[in-house]
Amino acid sequence: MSAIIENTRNGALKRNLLRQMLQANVFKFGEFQLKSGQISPIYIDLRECFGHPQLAMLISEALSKQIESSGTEYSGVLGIPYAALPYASVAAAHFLKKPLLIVRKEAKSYGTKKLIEGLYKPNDCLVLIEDVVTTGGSILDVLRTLHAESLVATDVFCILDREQGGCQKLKDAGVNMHSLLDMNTVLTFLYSTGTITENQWHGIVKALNLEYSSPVKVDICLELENLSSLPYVDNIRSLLAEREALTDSPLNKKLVTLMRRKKSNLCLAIDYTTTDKVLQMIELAGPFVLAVKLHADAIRDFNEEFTSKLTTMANNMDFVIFEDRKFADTGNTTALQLTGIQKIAAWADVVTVHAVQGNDSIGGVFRKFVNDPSYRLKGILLIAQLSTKGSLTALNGYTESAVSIANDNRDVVSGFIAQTRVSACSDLLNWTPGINLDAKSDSVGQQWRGVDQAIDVQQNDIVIVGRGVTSSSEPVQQLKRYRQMAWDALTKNDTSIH
Ligand code: BMP
Repeated sequence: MSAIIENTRNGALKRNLLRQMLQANVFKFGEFQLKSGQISPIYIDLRECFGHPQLAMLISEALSKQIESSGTEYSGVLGIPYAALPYASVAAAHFLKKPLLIVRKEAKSYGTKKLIEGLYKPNDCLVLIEDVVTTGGSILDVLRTLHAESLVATDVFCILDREQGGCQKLKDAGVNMHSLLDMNTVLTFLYSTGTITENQWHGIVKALNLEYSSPVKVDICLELENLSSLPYVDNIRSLLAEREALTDSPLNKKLVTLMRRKKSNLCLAIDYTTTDKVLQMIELAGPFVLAVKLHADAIRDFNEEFTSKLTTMANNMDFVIFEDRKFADTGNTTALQLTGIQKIAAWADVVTVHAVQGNDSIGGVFRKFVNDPSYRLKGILLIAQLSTKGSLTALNGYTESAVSIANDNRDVVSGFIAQTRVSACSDLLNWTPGINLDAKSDSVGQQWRGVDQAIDVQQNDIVIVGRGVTSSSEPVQQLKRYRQMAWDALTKNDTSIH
């Protein structure tokens, strides 16, 4: 399988990079003399990326993700002059939040006369960022300068490996090279999108002395992919038994214990508008579900008798009550809403909360309720990604900020509403809506996908199913179907279950 079609967030990131590069006129065709003297029918002009801020950001983000997932330990980021400096600056300051260092080609003849600018001390380890690696010569020059200052660099991250010996030369010098793209990926993309013909492909491979035998065509459309709907490959679920032991949250302990006992990771979203209908559906669903999710403000005859019956059923049938209120106001107002006309904190085990209001409004208020035994509320789910088309949760940094709020409030936050596994903390549970086995979308923005995609590929824990069950003429059959599929997908590789 070609590296550009892997079904992961990385694969999509690469495809998006190549799509945007193509539009930015990065790939030029003709006769070009390279630095080595070679004549090439293709010139890959990555400097064109500077003119396209969205592309420059995407490159910096991709390099940063690669640095993070490599596990390299480092105290600063150094860009190889000059072409890599913009990416190194954005990666260091915006994505990685690490000091940026710059190495001069010639020392200044005045002032400090330093060759390396930035914050560092002897024996610090740096990661290097480069745009294109051909022979690796510029990186080896920089390494000599770093060594003279007793600085260490073990890993270099580049946008493109031209596969012309650079990787091996760097390896010989003790440096691991990581690249976002290689020539094989670039040529496969260009051939698959019809940008170059088979003859051109052969011409380029011959001129650049590449050792590929024949072109491969893969299915690539030119539309950008929504990265937020694809999994972060580095966040992988851990075993249920481990998580049951690991979590400090009483709510999550209860949820994982319930999951294992009922063999269910299914949450039913009951969006009916009368209490009778809701209670009838719960009567049917109780044995099959881990949780029942409500929108109390959509129930026209909502009253205290209803919540009293609801809590009795939850206690008898062993499920968790989830009120999907999506709180999003000041801490003071949220507290009033939790105890207002619907008295949500008294009957719901868990509620949803938007991350948009920020850390203080979330932690302070919910901690007070969760720690007060007179309320039933035991935890919150932060909304990290919505399932709706065009949701603003896909904006750069939004999901990461929600994860960071969760990390700061681990005693209160039990997990996330998300499309993909968003956090590396395995005890935080990922609940995912937007599931339907028989339809892809409704007419008002909802986007549905299947259970295997959500649990297996995107590494979520709990599926939230609504109309797939509640609009069916045979809800019990559907409950059994979704429960079985979701449980099989969750436990497929879980040796603590089998
Ligand atoms: P359905 O499968 O019928 O679309 O129901 C999904 C449920 O999950 C609804 O109650 C909706 O409010 C909720 N939901 C969602 O669909 N997407 C989100 O991102 C967050 C949600 O809470």
